Amino acid sequence: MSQLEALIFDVDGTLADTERDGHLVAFNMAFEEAGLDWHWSVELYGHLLAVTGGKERIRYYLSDFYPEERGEAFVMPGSDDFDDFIARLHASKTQFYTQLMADGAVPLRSGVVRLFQEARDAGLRMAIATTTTPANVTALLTHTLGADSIDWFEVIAAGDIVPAKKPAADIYLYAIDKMNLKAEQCLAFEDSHNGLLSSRGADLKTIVTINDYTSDHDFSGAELVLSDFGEPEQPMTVLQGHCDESYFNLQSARKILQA
Ligand code: XBP
Ligand code: MG
Repeated sequence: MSQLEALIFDVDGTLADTERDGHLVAFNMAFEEAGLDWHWSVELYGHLLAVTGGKERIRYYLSDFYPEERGEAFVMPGSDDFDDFIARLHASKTQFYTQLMADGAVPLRSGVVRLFQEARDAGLRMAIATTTTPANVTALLTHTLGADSIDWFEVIAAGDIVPAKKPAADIYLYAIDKMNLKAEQCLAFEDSHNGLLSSRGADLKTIVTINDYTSDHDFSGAELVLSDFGEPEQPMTVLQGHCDESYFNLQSARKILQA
């Protein structure tokens, strides 16, 4: 039976509830700056989240929603090629997102800082496996925990560093490979069905914490589904699976891994 060696965290929706008040706001700011009359509602964005990756999500919107909304296909402005157009729009969105993080738009979720501290005190290794752009990870960590917090993570596997994004397992396989660990030595933390498919695709036991966008997702295969990690004075709710502790801690993590 393997000892727990590392915790691997998803970012968006897991460390912080970034989608509605961060990414969605940034996308709409980028569309406005580009002079596009697109505006994604909270509801529409919930549908668009079926596709991971901001660039891929814009393409998905243009192929599957724009024609329905407007009764015509999207005609690209100017003479750029489509890839350039998407890339520039997404780069602008990332600028707006990182500024929102600097403005403190989205706090870390309940229990996240405590779990980080417990892991560091216990000498556990930590990594990040996310679909989001690396600059977004740096911005979130820096502006919630300070610049040194980047170094708490041995590997920050993010965005286009792998050929296939979640639900493909690539990003988790990349992270455990870089740490020279086996899946059975690690626990993954996710918030969405796509994220769980990815971590399970890498044979990682996975703990899910839900949020408003993912509460109705299929979390078959998760070891635990929780409302959040909880705090000693703010217990979590266990929605799937069993946990003896009232808040998720390293004792819970070790029991899950060795079960
Ligand atoms: C969530 C995603 C990302 C973000 C947007 O990533 O799918 O694409 O929604 O970020 P995860 P970008 O849950 O894996 O952290 O626009 O930078 O892709
Ligand atoms: Mg996520």
